[in-house]
Amino acid sequence: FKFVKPQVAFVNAPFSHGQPKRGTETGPVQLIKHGLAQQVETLGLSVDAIEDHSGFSVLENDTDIGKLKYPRTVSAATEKVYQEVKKHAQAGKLPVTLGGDHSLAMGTISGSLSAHPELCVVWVDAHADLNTPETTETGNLHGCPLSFLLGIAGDIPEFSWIKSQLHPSRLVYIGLRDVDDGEKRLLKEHNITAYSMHHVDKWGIGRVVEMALNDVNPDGTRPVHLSFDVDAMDPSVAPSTGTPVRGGLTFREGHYICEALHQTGLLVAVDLMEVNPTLEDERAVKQTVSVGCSLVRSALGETLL
Ligand code: B3U
Ligand code: MN
Ligand code: MN
Repeated sequence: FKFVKPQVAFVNAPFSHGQPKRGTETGPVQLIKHGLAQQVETLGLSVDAIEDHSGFSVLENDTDIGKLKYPRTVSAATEKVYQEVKKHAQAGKLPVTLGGDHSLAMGTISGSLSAHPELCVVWVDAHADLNTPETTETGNLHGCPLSFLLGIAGDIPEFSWIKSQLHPSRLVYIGLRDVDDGEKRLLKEHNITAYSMHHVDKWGIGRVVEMALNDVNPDGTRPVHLSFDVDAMDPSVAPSTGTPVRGGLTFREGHYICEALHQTGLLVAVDLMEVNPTLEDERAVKQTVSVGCSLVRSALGETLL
């Protein structure tokens, strides 16, 4: 399995109701305004027309289900992204989903799994996003997508469209530094491999990426989905995001991950999530949007000689 010069299909996902801070829904349009589509074409990749996305609206009477906030709204938005990513992936294209908050990964990874059942996932984030409807302390669904994808969220009929299940051995994290106690239990219980910032400090990003890929893809045969939460980066590098956590990835460490995944030749999908262009000052916004664009370009092969 190898992807050579794939056609890139951007999936714009202007959605923010998986978390409480509005503004994340303006992420995609700002990334595109910054020139991301043209930049990707400059890399010699053909870019699918960026379809205008509606249908990310807030549903009326969307009352909490247990602790979960905006459950039907999140389900509808993520299912829509699922359909988009599935369509592109099945057509052999490489979907690049621009968020939007990270609850959308329920859709992106489900879509990738529909075309690539052997998929493995590299999740780059300050947070584990592994809470179940039981363990979540905030009720924000952007802290829960992986429990749904792994099939450990329990039976919530509103999310019954999530059919494909990701095996816990096919998931690896890089960049963690803010993990809830309930999530720590789940990581242990399901034997999920996680490289926190402690491991990045200890071994360096080169070895960490090598080990991470060896954990989820030892034979190098599985397609890889990269789900990149911009809050994995240090807040000094990417300040405009809803839940910044100090002590994150440097500019180079973040880009190294993207470059190394590109080099595998196995990347089939990329998510760039949690850019919030309404937070912090103008300079910070510009910096964050610009870093978001360059992370995507690195995943698509820029900066490699
Ligand atoms: N783990 C917390 C906080 C959080 C998760 N993802 C982000 N923040 N960005 C939660 O809400 O589940
Ligand atoms: Mn996240
Ligand atoms: Mn995060």
